[in-house]
Amino acid sequence: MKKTFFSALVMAAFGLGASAQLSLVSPVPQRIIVPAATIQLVCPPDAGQYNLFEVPTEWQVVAPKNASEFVLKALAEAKPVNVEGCGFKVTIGTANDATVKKVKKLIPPQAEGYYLDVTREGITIAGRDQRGLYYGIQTLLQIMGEDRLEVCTVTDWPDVAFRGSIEGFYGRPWSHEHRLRQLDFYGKNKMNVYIYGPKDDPYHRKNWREAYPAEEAAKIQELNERAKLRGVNFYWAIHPGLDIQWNDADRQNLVNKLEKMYDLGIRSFAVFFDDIWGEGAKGENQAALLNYVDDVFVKKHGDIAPLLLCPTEYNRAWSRNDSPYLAALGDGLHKGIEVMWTGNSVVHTINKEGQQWINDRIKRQAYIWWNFPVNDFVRDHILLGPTYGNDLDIADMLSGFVSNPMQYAESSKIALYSIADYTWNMKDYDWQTSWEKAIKNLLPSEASALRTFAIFNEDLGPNGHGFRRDEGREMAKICELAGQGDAHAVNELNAYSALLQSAAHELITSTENPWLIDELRPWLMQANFLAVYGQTVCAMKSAIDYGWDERRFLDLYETAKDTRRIMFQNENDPAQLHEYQTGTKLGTLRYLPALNKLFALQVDRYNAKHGTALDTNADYCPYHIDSSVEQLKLLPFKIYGGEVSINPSNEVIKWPADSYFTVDCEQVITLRGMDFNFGTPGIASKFRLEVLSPEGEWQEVSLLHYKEQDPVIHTGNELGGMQAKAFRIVNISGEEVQCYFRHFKFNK
Ligand code: 14T
Repeated sequence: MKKTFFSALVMAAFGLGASAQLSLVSPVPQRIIVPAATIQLVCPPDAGQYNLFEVPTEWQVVAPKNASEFVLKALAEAKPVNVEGCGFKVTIGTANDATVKKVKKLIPPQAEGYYLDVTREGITIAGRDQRGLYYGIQTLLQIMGEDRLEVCTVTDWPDVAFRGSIEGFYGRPWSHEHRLRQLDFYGKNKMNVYIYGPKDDPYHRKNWREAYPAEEAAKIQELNERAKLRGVNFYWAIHPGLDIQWNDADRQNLVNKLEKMYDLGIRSFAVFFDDIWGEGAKGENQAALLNYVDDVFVKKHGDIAPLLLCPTEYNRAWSRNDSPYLAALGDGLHKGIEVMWTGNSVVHTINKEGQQWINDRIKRQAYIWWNFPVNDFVRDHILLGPTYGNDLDIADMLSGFVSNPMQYAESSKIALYSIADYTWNMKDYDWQTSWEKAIKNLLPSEASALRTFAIFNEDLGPNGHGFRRDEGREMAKICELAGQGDAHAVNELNAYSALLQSAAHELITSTENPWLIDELRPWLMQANFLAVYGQTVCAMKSAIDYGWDERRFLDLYETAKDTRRIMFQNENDPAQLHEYQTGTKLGTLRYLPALNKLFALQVDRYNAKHGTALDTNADYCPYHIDSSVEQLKLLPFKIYGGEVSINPSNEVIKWPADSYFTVDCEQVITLRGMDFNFGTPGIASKFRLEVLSPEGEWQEVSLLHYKEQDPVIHTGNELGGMQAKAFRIVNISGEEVQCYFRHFKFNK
């Protein structure tokens, strides 16, 4: 966007604390003009007030006869009452309506654009189309958020044509109520896409051929209706790749299912081929199928949005420069069929060079499926941090940009708010400001507590995708110095700990958005313990510095250790664990490591002074992984009583010849059972399991499948009762083995 002289002045005025009305608007509009009179060389604190006036209690809506229902409903949400003959008029219309004829030339040419003019005498909103008008109304509603209006002219349009979310994560799908709330949120934030593709909906993937039972169908219908009311395209996605046969019968099965969804009112469709291999993964076949659907379904009906394909090679790390697969799509797919893409790897920020790379191959502009803030591969973390890292100059290199969120719908709104902002107006996107606004928007009355809590919940922790986020940026220096024992920094760290604790308490008891608090609860509980640990460790330093009695230090030491054990129990407590959740971690990038260092430092000092040998390691996890398989190195453990499992990975695992996967146990354990699912029947003979005895000898344990088609690998009976210091699985096939890592567990 070229900033006008006026809008540059407006930005300056904001900086000086003038009118806040327009800074409430999100996404940030392309162009705002306020009368130059607001700008004064010496800016008094209330500069800008000049242009502010109270929202009237009444107005008259002047709308064309054919105005859409969703537009009128949106305007009806405004506070003023519509009174025939009222002097203050709100005149609305789209490009060809007589009501807004006077401003026709001022409407931006882009689809979904709008022109909004607010004066003391009345308001005009003119959309390029119905959605544009709807968005103009949203902007007006936001400006009026604090019961004030501001004289201004907004000319606005989206940079990216399709903006929104893809419910495409593994794990518990969003509830119906959550989905409805999401759609309301998208409307307000000018997002126009919601793709329905939860991996764990059986009618989407596993049993894709089957029609929804009536009750489920009714829900989808209701979602679609709500989406229409919020200006959102509801895409229904189908994932047939697990078992599709490339024959006429299955082709027909697919179209039949889509027709059923069409009958429910759905008008936007996607076909997914992600996370599969084998038959289903063939590019030519996929392209032919999509073209067929395009012909006999999309074109036949004539009122369906362009088809959307999620390919099997959906990111660059899985592809080659001369990928025949992508070429098959690029050459074979009908023009107009969109192709999704996650970037340079499965989870990656989007940059220009990568965008060019894929566009050249698929011969169209990629439709970005952005894997953020999805946390299905790091379920012990909840991601509340800012949205940053995507290039700001790629708006015209992509056809759409949708975010794959967390299974925590409400918490995902922090990122989604910023993704709406980014995709609407890239050049002006400022991730920090956008994040602050997102938090205020999500929890207005407790925004500061939420902000405090959020800066401990940003990074994903080590993960197989190597995607990390900064965390606790503003604590960085303090954490670094406190970890070295710097007295001032330790005081500050203590203050942060207290702040975290009171924020957690405030949020747990907050009633403003129970949807959000329900999702955050496990992390809020853990935050409380973490903050106790923090304050305890800081007090350990004081105990030594001020020469308090030895008892005092030892008490604190025990409290610190116990608190870590409580945290370990808390995150592995079946009552705390959500269905798919595997733990509850926060503050892992800077805060907790700083505390652990400080703990070790103080224990060292104490040991030196008293000749004791207290343990300097406060961390508590009794198992450790050692593996030569890259993708398995960083998988986290989950412990439920006697059952220990490893967070499954969704991806195809490549085990080089002779590669191993070892679990080391802190203490000798007695094994009761073990099994693992590598997603492939008949694969047991390629691996060997060995258990390390307390005497240091590796003993082999037999591996077998129970049935021919059984993907689960079981262990021989000899395992029961074996004592182990460690155990390992080795690829003994002499060649690379490709398989999944669906589950792995052992009982002790
Ligand atoms: F289709 C995709 F574009 C995609 O990203 N698929 C999945 C997605 O459903 C999931 O939520 C996301 C994050 O875990 O990544 C994809 O899942 C994976 C990730 C892998 F590394 C599937 C296989 C992988 F190897």
